[in-house]
Amino acid sequence: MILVTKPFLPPQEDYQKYLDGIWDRNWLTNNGPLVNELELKLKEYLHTPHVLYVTNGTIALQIAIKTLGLKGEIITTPFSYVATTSSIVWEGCKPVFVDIDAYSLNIDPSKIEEAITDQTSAILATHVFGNPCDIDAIEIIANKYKLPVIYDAAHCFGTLYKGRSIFNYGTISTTSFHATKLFHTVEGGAVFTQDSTLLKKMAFLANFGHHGPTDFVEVGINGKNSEFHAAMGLANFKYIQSILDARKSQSLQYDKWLDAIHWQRLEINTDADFNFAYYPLILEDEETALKVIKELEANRISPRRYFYPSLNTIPLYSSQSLPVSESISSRVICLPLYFTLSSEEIDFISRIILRALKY
Ligand code: T4K
Repeated sequence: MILVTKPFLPPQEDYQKYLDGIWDRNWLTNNGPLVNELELKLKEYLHTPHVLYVTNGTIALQIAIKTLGLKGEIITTPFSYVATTSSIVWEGCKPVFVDIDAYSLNIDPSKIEEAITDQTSAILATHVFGNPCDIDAIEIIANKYKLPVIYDAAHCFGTLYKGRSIFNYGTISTTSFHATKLFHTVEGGAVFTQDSTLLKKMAFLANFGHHGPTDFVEVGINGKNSEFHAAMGLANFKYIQSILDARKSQSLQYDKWLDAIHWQRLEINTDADFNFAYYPLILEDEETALKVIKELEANRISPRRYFYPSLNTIPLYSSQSLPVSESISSRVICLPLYFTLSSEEIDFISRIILRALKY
């Protein structure tokens, strides 16, 4: 079976080396030395001033929302993983969806202003599939209305915007290090900010609000991550460039095959160095997308409908209608893409797609 993704695993001895240290120290979690080492490595690699390693990308979003004290409405994208929206609702705010741009698949900045009300407290946008939002346009609107911006950069490890890590943008940027991400710590996530005061508050929030063993300065949560998870990140670090390189060449191989068919490619922000986190295939209609999925599945290949359904159509969250996001959601398929996916497998997958579309 070829799945949409397969987590990267480093050679077992690389991980074992870190486990030996854990056994020696008997220190398993609560801001341990491997967590600190991972945070330092992340800061160095990403050239980012402040990072806090947390339990997962969802807690990262919730901590970001809580830290900024957001209330009322949050303007957000309907084309993302459900965690982007559920975090808003979990924190007692109302998601106000703004439709996406049909080519970048990110929130359409030209539609943000008309959604701002006196209840709006922030903009929360996802850099979908690792492709940066129109950050400059969003920043102009955010400054005009004095709104903080949270970027859900869950897909963005390795993406640069104007030559800097994308995690450096926004009031707070969050990411996920889930096993399915190109850089992972099994479960894990992080929050990034340029503002040391915000970082300090996030660190308190992620540690029950503790300020020393007996004092509490915030109503906190347990957002800590463990030494075992940090160890996986440290072991994986060594391979990050090979992982990024492999995804690029795999994507180019798909590109060559799929040149022959009629489909819409993700339009990458021209200021970006893209990380090739996903390979989305946007077909002309849902019927065609379902036909391709059926044919792939018949050949034991499992693509995914990332992201379906459009989040605004989930009754738990909204009853807004957003035609662009709904249309894209109905006809997008993400093809398998992972480190060990072989060239022969890409040929095989591509041939099946061509056959499904009768080329
Ligand atoms: N914001 C955005 C924009 C996100 O995309 C996400 C997560 C978040 C926030 C929240 O971050 P976290 O709280 O998760 O850190 C997967 C991931 O579970 C999820 O992390 C990710 N986005 C989302 C886009 O994809 P599913 O429901 O597709 O996962 P699942 O279990 O179906 O796995 C996908 C494929 O990977 C399957 O074909 C099986 C394969 N797989 C998976 C795992 C876990 C393996 O082969 N081995 C494994 O260990 O959500």
